Amino acid sequence: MVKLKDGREVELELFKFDSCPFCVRVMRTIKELGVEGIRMRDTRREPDANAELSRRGGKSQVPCLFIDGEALYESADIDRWLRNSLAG
Ligand SMILES: N[C@@H](CCC(=O)N[C@@H](CS)C(=O)NCC(=O)O)C(=O)O
Repeated sequence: MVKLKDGREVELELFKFDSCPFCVRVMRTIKELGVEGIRMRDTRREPDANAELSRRGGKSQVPCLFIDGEALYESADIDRWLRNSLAG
């Protein structure tokens, strides 16, 4: 679980792979903000992660951040959500 700045606790799960530049951007933001507790899922290394992402999120595109089970695609939107929800 990750605590947000409004005090809520949410489950965060990030589907990504390391050579994806859009994922690198999101990973950098996570590091910059010092967020811990995000479950990382690697769609290139974990045999079932790609299929799971498609099934749960509707498409296999990474990065995808699940916020309490709800999919958020697009690195710019994920970046914005992280900064708005966790920083401060
Ligand atoms: N506009 C997207 C682009 C993401 C993207 O193109 N990801 C590639 C990997 S670098 C991908 O997942 N391609 C496979 C797919 O779309 O199923 C973003 O900024 O997140």
